[in-house]
Amino acid sequence: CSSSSGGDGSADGDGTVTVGFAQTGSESGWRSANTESMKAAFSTENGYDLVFNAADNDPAAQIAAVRDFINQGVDAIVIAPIVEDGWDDVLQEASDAGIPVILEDRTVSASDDLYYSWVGLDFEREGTYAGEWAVEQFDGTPTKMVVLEGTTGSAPANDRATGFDDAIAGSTIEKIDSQTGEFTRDGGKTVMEGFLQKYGVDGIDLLYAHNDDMALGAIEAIEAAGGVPGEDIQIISIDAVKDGLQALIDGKINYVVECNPLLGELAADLVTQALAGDTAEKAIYVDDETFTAEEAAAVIDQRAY
Ligand code: GYE
Repeated sequence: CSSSSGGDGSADGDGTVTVGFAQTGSESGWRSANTESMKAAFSTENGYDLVFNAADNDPAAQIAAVRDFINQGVDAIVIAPIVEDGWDDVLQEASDAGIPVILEDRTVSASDDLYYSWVGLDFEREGTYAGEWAVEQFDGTPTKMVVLEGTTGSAPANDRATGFDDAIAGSTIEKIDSQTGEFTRDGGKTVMEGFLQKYGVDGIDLLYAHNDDMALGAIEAIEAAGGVPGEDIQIISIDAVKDGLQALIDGKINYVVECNPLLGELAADLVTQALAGDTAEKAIYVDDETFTAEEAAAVIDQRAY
């Protein structure tokens, strides 16, 4: 119980720091790795009492969870925001209560005065890397592309679209369809089934999936339709979780851009700095790599996720 601190920005009397973490849900392999990383960093051994909430990708439920953390008087709040918009009020409430908020993974549209700091990835650059590869492979040949988008309104779905679209602008790659697959394997499979019914395997040359899980679902749909993923339809995806890299090595995915989910330690450092009253950068970017099949084969055994 946090009776001695109640959001005054200091640790409890026994030295334990109570942190409320509002996770998006459990939509993907990336998310499982991120949750594990956060739980490891905010462990009891490290002096934390972690109050974990996963909102099943329901933005209203996630905001309600943050409000609960404020009412409980936790020492600090960490959020992986499902969508960018809608955060102003609850962030203001946390600020009024004197509880620092650290954002990890996704960004928000609210003013950065309303939170302490954000740590995560450059989603737009990930989209650019993916688009540059597509241009290299396909520009000059008329190419029909479909897109599996992430959760509508989420920073990675917005920014991965922007980065990619800018990179392919003026090329011979034509986006013939684009729909959300909610960052899930099932969602990717279902939406891809719809694309295949509409255009046929022969009517699609390229798939850009905003994450590996949707690409893996789409692979099942392409195979069920009698197509050869990676050949009849080339596939680019983002995350570089083990299953995605394995599909790349197997030739079913053609290119993967990394998105590093291991943000727990960095988020915990920010909590420590916030509670000590230090100032931190408002945005801390973690670097990402890109993978071809050969590059994936060289690292897959050492990957932690
Ligand atoms: O790419 C996807 C996950 O926000 C970067 O969310 C994260 C994305 C990640 O569900 O797999």
